[in-house]
Amino acid sequence: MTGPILHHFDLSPFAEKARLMLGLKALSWHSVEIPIVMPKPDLVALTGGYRKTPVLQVGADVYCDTRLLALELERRFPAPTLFPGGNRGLSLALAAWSDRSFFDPGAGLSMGLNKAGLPKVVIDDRKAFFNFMDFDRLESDVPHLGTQFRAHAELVNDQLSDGRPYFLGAEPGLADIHAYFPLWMARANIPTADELLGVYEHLAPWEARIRGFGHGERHALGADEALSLASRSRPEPSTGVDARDPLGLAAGAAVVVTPDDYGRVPVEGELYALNRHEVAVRRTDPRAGTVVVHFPRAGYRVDPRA
Ligand SMILES: N[C@@H](CCC(=O)N[C@@H](CS)C(=O)NCC(=O)O)C(=O)O
Repeated sequence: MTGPILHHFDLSPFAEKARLMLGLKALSWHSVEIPIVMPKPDLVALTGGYRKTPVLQVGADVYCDTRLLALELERRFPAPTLFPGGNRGLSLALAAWSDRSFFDPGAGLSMGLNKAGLPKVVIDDRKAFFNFMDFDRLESDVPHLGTQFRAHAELVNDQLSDGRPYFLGAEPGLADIHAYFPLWMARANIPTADELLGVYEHLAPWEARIRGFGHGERHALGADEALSLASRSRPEPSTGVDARDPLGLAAGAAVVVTPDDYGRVPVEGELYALNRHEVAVRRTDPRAGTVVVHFPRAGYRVDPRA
């Protein structure tokens, strides 16, 4: 088995981004269900600590963060493209808007309105994880968060208001997935979503088109099988370590890679590849064997191990 394996859970909005990328490209893939909260021993055996959802595995290569997943899926499966009309830079840039400005107030609303019904383990886990949320104010902030979420939904509606079928025009792509995933989360989790979004006439028909991407062909896989596959596979050759990189790190150096926003769990390894869009470290785990864990450069710190 050499195809993509997605480690995820169904309710995860960021995983929905990845599933829609797989759907748009009509790929066949394997699905490993991971726990919604820590601990996640099988996932961490692969990643070396990274705990966010989703993670993509191909053999002994492990890709963290949907920003890198998009590039990696495009590299391995170029057609149909995620970047129609030459809009690669713009489509990738939209992640910063979608993942934070648009998604965060939606996530706050969802927590604020559902807090009473959520199990304590989930609240405690997300309290420690989402450092950008003030959990004590979430309920009283619901009206404000509604205005913030709506302000971004309005941008999507504006963009679609000339009757175009997709966010950037005639063809679907990653830009649609970015613009859609906070709405997918809202419709599923925010009881007032339909009321909040009802004024935007262009959203619902476009959302139906994005749902039409589907998720590709999904086959269930056990975490043990995914780990055993990693241990029996060899990582792809290194793409090299850029000697002109501002960090001045050499191939093989002991480094620590850490997300710079939330869920800041460091991953230690030997520097395997470093360029302007990606950092990769090699590490060995008793169950996963020798794997290479890849991260995007944007949003990640790379430090020499102290
Ligand atoms: N920058 C990451 C963010 C991923 C993220 O925050 N995922 C959420 C789930 S939607 C998460 O990890 N939540 C905590 C968890 O699943 O343990 C990406 O683009 O993949």
